[in-house]
Amino acid sequence: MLIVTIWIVTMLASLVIVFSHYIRVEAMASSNHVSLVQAENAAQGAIQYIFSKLSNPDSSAVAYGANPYEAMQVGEGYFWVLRPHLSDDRTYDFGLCAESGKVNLNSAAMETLLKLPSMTSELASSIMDWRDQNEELTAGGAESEYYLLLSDPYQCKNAPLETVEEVLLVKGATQQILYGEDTNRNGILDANENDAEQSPPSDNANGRLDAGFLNYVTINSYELNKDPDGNDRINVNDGRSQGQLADLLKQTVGDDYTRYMTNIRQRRNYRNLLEVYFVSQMTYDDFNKIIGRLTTRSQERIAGLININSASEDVLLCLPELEQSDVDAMIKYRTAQSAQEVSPLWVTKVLSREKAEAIGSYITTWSRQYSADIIAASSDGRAFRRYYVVIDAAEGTPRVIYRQPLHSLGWPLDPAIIEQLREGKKL
Ligand SMILES: [Ca+2]
Ligand SMILES: [Ca+2]
Ligand SMILES: [Ca+2]
Ligand SMILES: [Ca+2]
Repeated sequence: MLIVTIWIVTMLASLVIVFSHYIRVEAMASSNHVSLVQAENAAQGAIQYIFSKLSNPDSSAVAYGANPYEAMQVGEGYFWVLRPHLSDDRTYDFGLCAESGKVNLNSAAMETLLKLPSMTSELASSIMDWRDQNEELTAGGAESEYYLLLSDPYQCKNAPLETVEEVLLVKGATQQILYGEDTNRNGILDANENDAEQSPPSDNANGRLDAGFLNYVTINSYELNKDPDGNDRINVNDGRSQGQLADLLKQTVGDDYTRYMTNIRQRRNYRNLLEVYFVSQMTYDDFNKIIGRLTTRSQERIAGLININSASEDVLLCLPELEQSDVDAMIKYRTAQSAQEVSPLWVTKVLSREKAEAIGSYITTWSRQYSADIIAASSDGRAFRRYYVVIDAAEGTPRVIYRQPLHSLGWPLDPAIIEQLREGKKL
């Protein structure tokens, strides 16, 4: 009897233990689930926050760190919008990235691609072949003939890239060239990125983050060929637009307009508006009033223009014919301005006429697409999410055109933040 009782008690006790363990696991799982939902919601909140910033008429400020994007509280979570600090591998930077501050892999000329940091001539030629519609081999490039002989064969795309990372399919591309040592994409030299072979990735342990070209390129930059009010621009090269052009000039400069019209009519087939400016002999201020309403192209969309107000030094150096001293002068000038210049005409103040005309077809002061590297954490620090999103605000309401989960790369910010949240503290 006693033995039976002991046996039953033991059975019951072990059942209780198993059951309570099960309860605990369930409770942990559900609270982890709650944390994960909080993090997901905070990430969604971040996107809504960015939408509202971009919908603001004065949104030109968003790309330049005028708004907080660091440890923003939303509901039961926090979000950050991380932006690589291109010249400092010890400092986190926060904010949106203007896609027009980067080189567009789908539209850039070969000579521009070649100037990208860590680019090779093999990869640049192969990108040209990858995106062009034909199967004609560029010297040093690759078409289907090459890709079909790989052990895992595929066709050459012969169409524009749809993501930047698609470039990894192109001959000559490696993870090393694209990401460099910054494999967790946070712009910071992390311990494992500076310990050679001790832990992945392999790096040169030189105390510097040797980055790839990821942060300098995009496939998303374009603008509509419209004036700031959303109307079609007047095409200076189009004979049918001469009446409109004359009207605009007359409104702007009065009776002097006939002289300027005569000057402009000396030529046709202007490559860009800076050429028009020099030939017209209008004053800087007068031309700056109308440049946003003019174009030299008939396309509705113009891809890949580089925003000279926000592009980094390395990207400016990719523009045709520019040398270090030219880029230094441009950066010095734009840094000294109290407000963003409204048109690219300002380069005529710092570059020779020849160089201004050489880059005139590739530059803008507009940004309509932004990327955001969103990190969101639950308020208890038990879950986080990371999404790289690209937002297009060129046409009507801003919308997400690309969304890539990056949580698998690990927590990219200071680990102290997570610890602080887990200890129940607020940020
Ligand atoms: Ca091709
Ligand atoms: Ca890193
Ligand atoms: Ca390493
Ligand atoms: Ca290094």
